[in-house]
Amino acid sequence: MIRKVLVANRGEIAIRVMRSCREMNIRSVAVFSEADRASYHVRYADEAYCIGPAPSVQSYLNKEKIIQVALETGCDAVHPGYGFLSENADFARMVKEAGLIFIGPSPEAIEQMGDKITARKRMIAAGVPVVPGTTEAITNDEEALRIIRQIELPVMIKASAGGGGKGMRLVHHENEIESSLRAARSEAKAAFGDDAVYIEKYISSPHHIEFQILGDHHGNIVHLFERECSVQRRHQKVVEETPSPNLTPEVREAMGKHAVAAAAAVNYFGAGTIEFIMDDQHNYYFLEMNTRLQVEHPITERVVGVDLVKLQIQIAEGKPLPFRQEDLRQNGHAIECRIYAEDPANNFMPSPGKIKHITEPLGLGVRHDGYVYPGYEIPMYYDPMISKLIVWGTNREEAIARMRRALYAYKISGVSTSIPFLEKVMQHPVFIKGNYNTHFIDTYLKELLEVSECDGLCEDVAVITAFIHYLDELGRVQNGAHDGKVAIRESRWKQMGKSLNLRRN
Ligand code: MV4
Repeated sequence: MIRKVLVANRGEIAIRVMRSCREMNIRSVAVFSEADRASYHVRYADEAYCIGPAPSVQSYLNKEKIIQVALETGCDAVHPGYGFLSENADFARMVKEAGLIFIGPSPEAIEQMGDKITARKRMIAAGVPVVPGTTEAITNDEEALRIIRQIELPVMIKASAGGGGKGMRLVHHENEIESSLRAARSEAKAAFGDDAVYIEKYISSPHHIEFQILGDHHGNIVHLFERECSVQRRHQKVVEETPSPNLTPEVREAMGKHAVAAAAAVNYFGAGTIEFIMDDQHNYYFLEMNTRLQVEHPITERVVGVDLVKLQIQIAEGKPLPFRQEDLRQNGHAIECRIYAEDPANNFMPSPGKIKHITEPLGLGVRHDGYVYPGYEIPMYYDPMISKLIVWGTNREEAIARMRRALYAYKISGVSTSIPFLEKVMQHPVFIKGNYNTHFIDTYLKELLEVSECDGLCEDVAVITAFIHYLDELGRVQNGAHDGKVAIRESRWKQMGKSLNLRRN
């Protein structure tokens, strides 16, 4: 039984993990950097300990320090969240060797899936479709040329130690092969300390579709269906939804079986994600496995009806999965928008700073996973994601309408945010149609950035009229004129503020 968990992370995911701990009557211990003393995850935890200066390498990546705190506070287990140490096999091993439970997969599974060439070999052996390409590291240029002629240009050169879009190179012409290979190898060496690279055929304009899987310590593995993550920019996901509007029931079933086979190939336990790319003809290929809980996990939770963190903890305790594949269904439709402190109009430049005001969206079918509050200063040292807005509807149309309503109600001042950009995405005909692919943002960037004449101005005028209305009311109350008669008719200033604000949608 796990009774106390150290959460080796910060921000919204640390709070997300601690919320499940609280429901399970498990104590939570936060760790924080000097820049995070006032962070909400510190306040939410039962206990909190400073582990070092602001830079991640000196705090959230300090394995020894984190394990020391876990031991000194009497924790049974460590939850790594996402990012930071979540896919670090050495950390998982050190946690285990300290006599603690790592709430995640085995170090061996992390290692095998972390090395993309090894992962490709395992997938081929397990009968999971992979992108046509090499199964060994490319060591000489003649061999590379022979393989590329076989699979045909364009191709991608990828770092075996890379992933998530890091260390990738697209090659269109034979005369670029030699220089691209050399550059890819030296980049990979510098970034990952490993210069192994491999070659894959380039799949143009694919959909990014990933399957959530769960495995227990008794050999059971299930999938919890897919997430469509094609709305990305520079390998940063922006919007995710489930079910994917681009799958048929038959393709979904086949992909789900391959996702389970992929996890089984490395004896996987815990929560994980199998990433596929899919072309417009529904040909799909394994790309990589993420051996952690992902940012976008809440849409799966909502549609499948599970608590993934609770399940991670129960799996770590050695309990069998509480359901079989045939018990799981997709119910309705969920969408997540990631809210970043950034300025889309200024090349999505991060916009750290102090939150002056925040009004979080509420109401039917809305979930808001965040960590900021008025007066909180977003540090410049970490990812600028402020929160995740997740909505559910009985179908896709209702979910989109609900997301638009929630984005409309979401107000943050003090920092620039991606909220207006997300509103544009939710109104875009190609997004609404549903057949968008990974090039959606790049293709329509100009119109997604367009600010209609009214947008900013309406907002300002709405605020000013609301304030005049407030002063009006104040005057009425002070003059003793608030007798019910005047309250029936809305102030014209208030009406004007409302209509100006509504016209934006
Ligand atoms: C690809 C690909 C097309 N062909 N590999 C990007 C992140 C990492 N998981 C692998 N990625 C891709 N690998 C082959 N052989 C397309 C992607 C890709 C992508 C590429 C450009 C712009 C956005 C993208 C989003 C998802 C996947």
